[in-house]
Parts: sequence; C-alpha cells; structure tokens
Amino acid sequence: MKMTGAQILCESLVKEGVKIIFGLPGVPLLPLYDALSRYSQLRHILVRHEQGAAHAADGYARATGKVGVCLATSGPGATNLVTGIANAHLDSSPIVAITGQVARPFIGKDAFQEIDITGITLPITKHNYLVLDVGSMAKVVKEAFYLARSGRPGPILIDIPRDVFIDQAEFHYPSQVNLPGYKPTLQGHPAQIKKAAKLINEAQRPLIIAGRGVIISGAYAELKQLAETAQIPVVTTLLGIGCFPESHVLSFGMLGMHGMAYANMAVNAADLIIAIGMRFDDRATAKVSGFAPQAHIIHIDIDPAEIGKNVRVDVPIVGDVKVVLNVLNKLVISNEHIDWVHQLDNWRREHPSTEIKDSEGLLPQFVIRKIYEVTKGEAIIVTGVGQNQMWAAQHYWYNKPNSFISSGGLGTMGFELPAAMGAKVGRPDDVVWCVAGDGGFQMTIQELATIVQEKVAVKVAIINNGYLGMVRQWQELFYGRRYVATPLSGPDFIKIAEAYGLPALRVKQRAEVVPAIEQAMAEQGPFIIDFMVEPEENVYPMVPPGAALAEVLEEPKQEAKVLSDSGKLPVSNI
Ligand SMILES: Cc1ncc(C[n+]2csc(CCOP(=O)(O)OP(=O)(O)O)c2C)c(N)n1
Ligand SMILES: [Mg+2]
Repeated sequence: MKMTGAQILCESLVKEGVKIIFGLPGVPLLPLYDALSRYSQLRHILVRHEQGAAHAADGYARATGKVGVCLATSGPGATNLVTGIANAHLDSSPIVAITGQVARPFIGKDAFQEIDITGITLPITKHNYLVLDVGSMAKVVKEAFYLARSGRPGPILIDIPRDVFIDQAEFHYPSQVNLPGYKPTLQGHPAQIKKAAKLINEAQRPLIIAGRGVIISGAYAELKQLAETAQIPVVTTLLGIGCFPESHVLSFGMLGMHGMAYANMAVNAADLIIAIGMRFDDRATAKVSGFAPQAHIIHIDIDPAEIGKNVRVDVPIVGDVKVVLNVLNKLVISNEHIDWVHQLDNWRREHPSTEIKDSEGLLPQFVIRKIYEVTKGEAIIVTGVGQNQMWAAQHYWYNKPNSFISSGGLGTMGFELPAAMGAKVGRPDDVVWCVAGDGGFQMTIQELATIVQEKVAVKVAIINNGYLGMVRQWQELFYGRRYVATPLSGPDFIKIAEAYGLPALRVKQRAEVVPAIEQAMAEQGPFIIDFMVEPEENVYPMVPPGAALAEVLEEPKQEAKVLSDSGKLPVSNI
C-alpha cells in the first residue's frame, strides 16, 4: 500500500518505539503534523523554543536510555536546534532531530526559510541525512535510530524537504541496516585484555576512573564486580556520576577541577589507572603533564578516536565497556589493597571536600544537601551549568545510573529546565528536580509554559545568587575581583511562576528550606522554589586553571562545620 512521506515517517517512528516527540511546527512541516493527528501513539509535546525541544529530547534520552526525538521546521526552527544537537554530540546522547526543509525545487535558491542544516550540523552530529527521495525515507529512519543508539551514541539529523512529505511510496520497514562502513568494535582485543588483567593483578595502588560510557553500556554490575573482586577504589567523571553507587565503600567521588580533593590525590598517587568509558576531558585531567604521573594507564572505550587523544595510554582496549569488563573480570584475581584503600580513607578524612560550613546566610550547598535528604537520594537531578551544577554534583549522593543529568562537554546554560522536562516525561514515576542557575534558568525560562500545558511535574530549585556565579568566581580568584558583566538581575521568579500558572515559594532562611522542599514534593504538579543563596559563595575544591590535579585548592579551614560526610544517608546499592 502506498503512503505519503509523512505517513511513512510516522509509521517508522512507531516501529522504532518512539512515544514522545518534542517539537514546534512551521509550514513545511504541516503535512507531517497533519499525519500526526492520526497517530495517537505518538505524543507531540509543543515546546516554546526549539532549543528546548533538543534539550528535552536529550534529557529524555539520558533518563531513559532510549533515543529522544525532536522536530523543528526549516530555517530558524532548524538553527534553534543547533545548541541542543551540539550538546547531545559532546555528551554522546542519542537523539534523532528531524527538520523540515524547503521543497526540492527550491533548494539552493535561498528560498524563504531555507538553511543548509545538514551543512551546519555536519561537525556536531554523528551522521546526518537530507532525504531527497520518499522511497528512502523508511531506510533513513531505520539507520538514523540504529546509528544514534549503537556504538558511541550521538545525535542524528534528518532533513526532509516539504514535497518529500507529500510524495508517495510503498512502505516497507527494513528489518536490519546495511552499513558496511560502520561496524563499531564491541569485543576488546583478547591480548590487550590479558595485558590489562596482568597490570591489574600486579598493581599496588590501582584506581578506576569511570565515565558515562559505563552508564551508556549498562555495565554497572560488571564495574562493581571488577572493583569488588580486586578491591579497587572508584572515582568518576562528572558524567560518570551514578555509574557506581556513591554509598559504596570503594566510591571516592568525582575527580577533576571541582572534584573531591581525595579523588584527585588518589589519581596523583595511583600506580595504575583503569579508565573506563571516559574521554580524559580537560576538566577531568587538569594539566595533562601532571595527570597520574606515577601510573600505567589502561583505557577502555568504544570509540577508537578517544584512545591516546589527550593522555598517553599503556594498554588501549577498544570495545563496549560491558563486553570488555565481562572478559576482563574472568582474568582478574581476588585481591586486597588494604594500605591503599586505607590511605584514600585517610585523605577523605583529612580533606573532606563535601563538608558544609556554618553560616548565617543561606548556602547553596546546604540547599542541595537538604534536597538530597528530603528526596532520600532517590530523585533524578538535572542541573544547569556553573556553580549550581558543581554543588549538585558534590552535595547530592547518587546511587543509581541516569540519576544525575548535566551538560558536561558543551556546558550549556539553559539545559536544565527543558532537559528536566524531558527526563520527567521519560520517567514519570520518578521525582525530577531541576537545579537551575538564575542565569541559565532565564535562558530557557519559556519552557515553563510547556511544563504547565503538558502537566510535567518537574520541581525547580533556582540557586539564585544574583550572578553568573561561576564566571564571577573566576573573576574573584583570577581577575582581581573585577565583576564585569556578571552581576545579574532577574525578574521576580514568584511572579513569573504565577504568570505561567504554577506555584512557587521564595526561600531566604535556612529554617525555611526543608518545609519548602517538602511542600514542593507534596504538590502534584510542577513547583518552583527560588532559593536566595549567599551571592558570593564559591565552589571548592578547585584545581586552578593550568594546575595539576594534585594542586587542588581547598576552602579555608577555619570555618566551623555543621554537616559532614557522616551526614550521608545509607542507601542500598543498585
Ligand atoms: C550558553 C552559555 N553561555 C555562557 C556560558 C558561560 N558560563 C559558564 S557558567 C556561567 C554562569 C552561569 O550562571 P548561573 O546560571 O546563574 O549559574 P551559577 O554559576 O550562578 O550557579 C556562564 C555565563 C555557558 N556555559 N553557556
Ligand atoms: Mg547564578
């Protein structure tokens, strides 16, 4: 039976198990929107800006492990997706972005709302397509979803001219893809795995650095087995948070620029680094020449392009993390590194990193800690970028994969609200908190309307410091406290909430924090809390730019402590 291109696209999306599309229409997409009216199984969520659609698809993908889908019209609709696509690209998040294009006879004529979106997104997609023939539509969709989710995941863009939506063809959904040039290596090389096992079995001070690849590959059990069998401490990257339970005795938090001092000290002292599904981002390694100076490095990653890109590697293993760890675990002998683990425990005691100082004012760290306590550590936290992001990483403890969602690679302010919306739509039964910066929140604030219209029960904590806080922190520390262009006014967020039609509270005092969070949780729908925090609070620990991990700065010691690591809730493992 013949179908239009629009119908073929809808049928193909249904075949791929798509349930949600975040989008915003335009005339070139009208044949598709018209077809969508006959596919009740495809829920379309109307965003207020296409950037929101891309971030929502990304948040959905990260929260569910499935492919997120966003849709935008030609020209400005398509270009509005660009930041969100780039964000997904840098964090290996599987999304399929569908854009309308002008009709084929108009392509190349600078027609109204024509833009070369495949050209623009070439460097920020894993692959992209311009569909010039309706007969190839089903095959393109099949490939797009396969490419998005397989190997190292990433965004795929499909650009579809208006007349291709109207053309007709027979619909046959291919059962498999045929991509001779694309064969991700899943099995690690056995000889390399053997070498890695030998190094692990002989190491005195081994350390695992686990990244988002562990989450993507679903290798939590395998990672845990490796760590427990050989008693190897685990630190994670920012995006690796949640891949290993932070309540585990072998967990030593996050490394990097704002990582735990003891995690960075561990990297500095280790004699073997087992880097798993991470890409040695500069925020994680700090000065490369000072990174793990005493260690051999084993690097397991599915993407051969990552091997040796930033740091020297002694044993590279290209393969899927779960598959590789399964083989590796059979070769690793039971072991103990009592002195080494003891040493890390001591460093953690001496350099606690997550203690919260006593303060009359409302500290952002205190707010995050209370969200942790009230949610019993079981919420999905979606952050903005900047100080709020680092406090959310440091002061909430994550025990489940996909529970910390953050823009790592691109560092996109404005990610928080739409990504939290996508996460909540994907995991409606989980509590989702958006930890927003007052700056980032204002960048995609319009999605409050989407959240209200679609009844998405996201809870928003605005960490309102009245500054582009992280940039201000750098000005304070490295530019003589000259705050140029960082003091930031905002609207009255309570009135904004009222205008959009959702409840909100302003919190200024410590005593109000817990009742406010409890009230937000008790509310069925979305809720905003505007936390007026200390304006000039800084994020510590901090490895200054250009320094090595070992040169980590800690907060001045003299301040009294009110909460300590012992405040960590005992949470069961995954
Ligand atoms: C889209 C975008 N523009 C600029 C930056 C640079 N930048 C990084 S952190 C930051 C400050 C963020 O301010 P806010 O959202 O209030 O968060 P805070 O650091 O105060 O918690 C800025 C401007 C960015 N990361 N993203
Ligand atoms: Mg701020």
